[in-house]
Amino acid sequence: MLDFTNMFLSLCFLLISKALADEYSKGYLRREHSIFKGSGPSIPYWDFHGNTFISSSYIRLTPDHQSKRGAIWNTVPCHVKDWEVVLHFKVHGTGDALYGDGFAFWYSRERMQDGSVFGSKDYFYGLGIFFDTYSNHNGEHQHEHPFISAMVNNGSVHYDHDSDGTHSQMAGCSASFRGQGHDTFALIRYSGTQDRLTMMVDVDNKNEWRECFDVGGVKLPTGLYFGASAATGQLADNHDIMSIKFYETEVPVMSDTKKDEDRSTIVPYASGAEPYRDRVEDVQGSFSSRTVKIFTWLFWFALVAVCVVGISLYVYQKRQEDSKKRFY
Ligand SMILES: [Ca+2]
Repeated sequence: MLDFTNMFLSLCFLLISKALADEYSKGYLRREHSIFKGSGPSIPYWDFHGNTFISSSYIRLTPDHQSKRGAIWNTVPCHVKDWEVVLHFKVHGTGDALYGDGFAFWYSRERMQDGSVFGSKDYFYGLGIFFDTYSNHNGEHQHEHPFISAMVNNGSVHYDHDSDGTHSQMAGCSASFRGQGHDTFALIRYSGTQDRLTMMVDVDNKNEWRECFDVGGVKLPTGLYFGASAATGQLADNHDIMSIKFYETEVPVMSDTKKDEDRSTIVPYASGAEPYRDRVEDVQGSFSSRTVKIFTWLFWFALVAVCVVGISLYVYQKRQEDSKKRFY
């Protein structure tokens, strides 16, 4: 009886693990948009710009010195509609209280262009994700620094450092990624099929993703370039990239119009500055978090049910045996 219970439990566990793994499956790794740790002095498909320095274990966009700018840019435009990027990075330096300014992750049309937005071009065309370590702002916004924010730009909007980009940001979150002894990661997921941008961080040494934001109504064209850039000014920091892993993901297409859509001509656009989850998540949650919740509940329900049945049967069997013994 107990063997059967064990087998059944193992089977349950296997099925649930598989379901959860599928939910978070990353898809197909594409080398032409990736950088692997320890790639060496020349990295295929990537160009380097400014003060960027490459060692055997990291790419240092800027060193911990004043007034430096550096960048890396993918040489191959991205024609994948649904993708996910896992960024392994490290921001650190000698400054205890004063350090900056941060770095940016890009998916944009212009590449290798020096500028004022974390070392790259202002009025960019595409997506910028800013890992801002220094608050230029005195008081007005409420969030804590370091702060991660996303901005979608069609080339007409200025990134305003004085407000830390608050007025042009689409979504963001506070995340203490700077000066950590452990590894720090960010996950950026874009689905052109769903016009959805999701960002997660793993910066607390917990080896799990925490949602930073999840926004709908985000339109980005295919054919732009991935890049990362950083800048120091009066304040400085080492801004290091360890690896960039790009995955092509599979997102089910609900309609034929979406399937045949030409995404190369789309103009970057984000329908709302309001985070999607503020409007919707309280009511029904995002699809993936809802599914995970249902599976988790099902798992615990199954586990409790199996335990109850198992114990009841065990007790019943024991009693039967005991009552038989009494006859002899
Ligand atoms: Ca700032």
